[in-house]
Amino acid sequence: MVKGTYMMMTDSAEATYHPLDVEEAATYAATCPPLGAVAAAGATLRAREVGDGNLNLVFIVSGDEGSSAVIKQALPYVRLVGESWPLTIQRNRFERQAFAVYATMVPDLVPRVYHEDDERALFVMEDLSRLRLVRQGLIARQPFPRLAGDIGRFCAETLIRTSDFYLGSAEKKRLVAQFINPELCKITEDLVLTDPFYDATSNSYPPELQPAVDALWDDSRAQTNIAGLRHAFMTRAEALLHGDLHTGSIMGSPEETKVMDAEFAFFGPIGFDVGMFIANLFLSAVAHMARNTPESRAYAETMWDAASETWDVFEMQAQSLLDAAPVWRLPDEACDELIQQVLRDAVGFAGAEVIRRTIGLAQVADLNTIADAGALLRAKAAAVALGRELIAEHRDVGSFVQATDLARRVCIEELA
Ligand code: SR1
Ligand code: MG
Repeated sequence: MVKGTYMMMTDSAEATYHPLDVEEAATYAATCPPLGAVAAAGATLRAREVGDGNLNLVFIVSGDEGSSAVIKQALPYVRLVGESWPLTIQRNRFERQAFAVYATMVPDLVPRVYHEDDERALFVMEDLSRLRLVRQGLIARQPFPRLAGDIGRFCAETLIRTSDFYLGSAEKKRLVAQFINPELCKITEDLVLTDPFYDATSNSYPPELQPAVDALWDDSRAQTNIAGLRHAFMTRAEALLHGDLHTGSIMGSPEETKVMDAEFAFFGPIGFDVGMFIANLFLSAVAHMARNTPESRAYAETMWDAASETWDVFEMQAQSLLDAAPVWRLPDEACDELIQQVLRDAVGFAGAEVIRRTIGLAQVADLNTIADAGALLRAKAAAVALGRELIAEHRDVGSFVQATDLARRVCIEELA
């Protein structure tokens, strides 16, 4: 744990920042909503650090009578890697700014934020311990009947309502400026859209996977297309993206879905968030197919179905929002073209995310918890082949059914 004060020459707001320990987290929670009143009434607050993500400190602070809240604080480095990789603590501000926007559009799908403190790079939010990290639930084959519909709706509402079709020209540009997030974007530009496509030091995979990786690196169509996707990510400020919408950024239960971890938020291409989420459903499907038990094969089918449902709900909701757009209503044909563009982008970005979560930095437990070494290797080879096909074919995809058919076919062939 880094202790001490971080003096940032360029930003006096960061001058008193230091990472909290558990005692400080409990003391801090007593000074602000929602636990300040509980502490004032005499309760003792206790904190524990539960962050198991790649970047931040996360404290659950509890008072008496079951009252609790979460403090999320940015560390000045990438937790996954350590202090050798410094990272702006300003990311905490992007996250709570995004939650503020989301609260006006999909309040049921995001945690409540009670208090924010830019100086300490933290905010206090609703404790979501009643829910499970969706990635862990998917690995355990838990049913999430609401997940696909909720995320399809989340994407449509947040993306279309922050686009030029819903925001006036000046308002849109004001919001774009508020979300200029270069350091976090650079992580995605590098880790998702560049490094896995050449022999970068950030990649890691078993030597037996080299033929599948070579096939990716030698695939000229995939290489051309990933450059186009990277360019789109860097230049097309279409809508406010969550920017990291994988299943480790979502908590859920059969009754509820909550999207967290919005610190990568910035204005980018609409298809990116949809693609990230679908990629992680595809990865779950591949992992369960490779486990190859009757239960896991059946669960894999529910993952392909969930991907289709996500797209269908997104498309239907996006279409109806666009039809009612208050600022700029597109002619029908232009609207169809826009949705087709989003579909193609989503499929391409999904391919990049599948590849990155298999051979790049920050891989996924869906694959890495496969206990049987042979099944693990087959799963990873199938994932690399799947990602490669999605990237290579994404510009020719005409429907989401076509994309999932392609994805399932590749996996069935690879895992046969
Ligand atoms: C260096 S940060 C690695 C990853 O963690 C986050 O969850 C994002 O996915 C990022 O790419
Ligand atoms: Mg995260």
